[in-house]
Amino acid sequence: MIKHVLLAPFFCLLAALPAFAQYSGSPYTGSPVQFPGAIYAANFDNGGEGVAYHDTDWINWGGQYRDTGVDIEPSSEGGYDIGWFDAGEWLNYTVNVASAGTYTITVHVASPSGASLHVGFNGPSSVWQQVWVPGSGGWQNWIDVTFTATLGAGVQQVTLYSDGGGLNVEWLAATGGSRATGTGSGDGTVLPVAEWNIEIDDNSEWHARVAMDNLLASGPRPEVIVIVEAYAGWFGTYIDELQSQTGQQWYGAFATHCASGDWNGSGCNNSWYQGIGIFSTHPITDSSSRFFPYPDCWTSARAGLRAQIDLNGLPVQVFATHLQTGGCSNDAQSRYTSMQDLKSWAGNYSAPQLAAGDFNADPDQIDSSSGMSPYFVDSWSVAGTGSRFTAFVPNPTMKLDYWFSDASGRATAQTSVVNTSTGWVSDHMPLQATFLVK
Ligand SMILES: [Ca+2]
Ligand SMILES: [Ca+2]
Repeated sequence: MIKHVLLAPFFCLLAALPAFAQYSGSPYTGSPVQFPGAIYAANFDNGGEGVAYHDTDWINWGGQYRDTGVDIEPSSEGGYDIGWFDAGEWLNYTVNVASAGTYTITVHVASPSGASLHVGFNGPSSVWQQVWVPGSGGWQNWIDVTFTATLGAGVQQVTLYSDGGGLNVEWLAATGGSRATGTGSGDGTVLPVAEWNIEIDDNSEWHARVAMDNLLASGPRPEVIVIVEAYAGWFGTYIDELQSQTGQQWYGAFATHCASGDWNGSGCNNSWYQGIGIFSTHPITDSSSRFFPYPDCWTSARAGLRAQIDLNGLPVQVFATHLQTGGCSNDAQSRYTSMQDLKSWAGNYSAPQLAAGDFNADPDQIDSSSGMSPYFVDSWSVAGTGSRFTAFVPNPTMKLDYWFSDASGRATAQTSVVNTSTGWVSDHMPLQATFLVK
């Protein structure tokens, strides 16, 4: 049943809205969120009550994430959502719309018995849209509601305004607009990449080197490589083999998972031998890692790794991970929660962004809003050809490995191909892709 909530008189809405002409709030992460893209509701602007948000009291009733009057609680999907979003409360977000155009706006919400909110874009867009939310059956039963909006280009504020309470909000995304088409020279840089689960079973130096040789052997030769089921102890060997085979300098970053039983609630008690690596012929100018502490048969926390590469002066964020599997716990939920953490983490960095790894699930889970959508777009869905299955050798029947680009359109997949020529080096096959990056 849809519950329609009475609106406050319009003059009250006007009185409640922030004065954008003198807007003194600032983006939570320090820079505007790039649209098309996604904003997390808990990442409302800095600037305080009456500027960046309005909340009816100064207590954060969820007690999470930020120390303001806005009520933030943990989401069942991982990350956080806005709860206690009472009538007349609002939140502002500073975004930068890449180009004027028609966008699909998606709001990710939960409402036990239905509600409505207004979504606004000020400045060059002048959008003030009422959105009806059907009952989803619970405060943590998440659904998407969408509408179409014509947005002007440039920096502006998005406002979420609660008409009558009765809903929680987790994120808002803008998709569509003018995506890159990938035509013409000078219209960006083509970046060849490869991802491979090289299989941890063989710990020999020979295996480490032949895996790198296989990645380099096919064309176009990758300039960014992500490997999973890799040995921390062979990190220098991977780079040595890449450099000796290409005559080029390679840069690398590595992060290890946390072995089963070693997660202490806030960190990993021991460094493990198995992890993920990012290697690049373009300088890695910054890197970081984090854990997704949701257990499976082999690990108590999976690693996420980020490397910022300098692509001829353009910073490109590359994310890598290897998600849970094995059937010892609810692996699908562990993966979903990990992907929410990954998307939330990526939201702190500028576009263009790429993400790769063995996600241990088929596209019906990965290419959903509980998975990597709408923030990331699977290269396969854009440009895939040939067999898409990456596991298991010799007769793969599953697509477990992925290359994604973020939804901003700053990186667009040109090709996405499974390399079937690697024989018995691993039980997986490499996934190669090219992106047009600008
Ligand atoms: Ca409050
Ligand atoms: Ca509130």
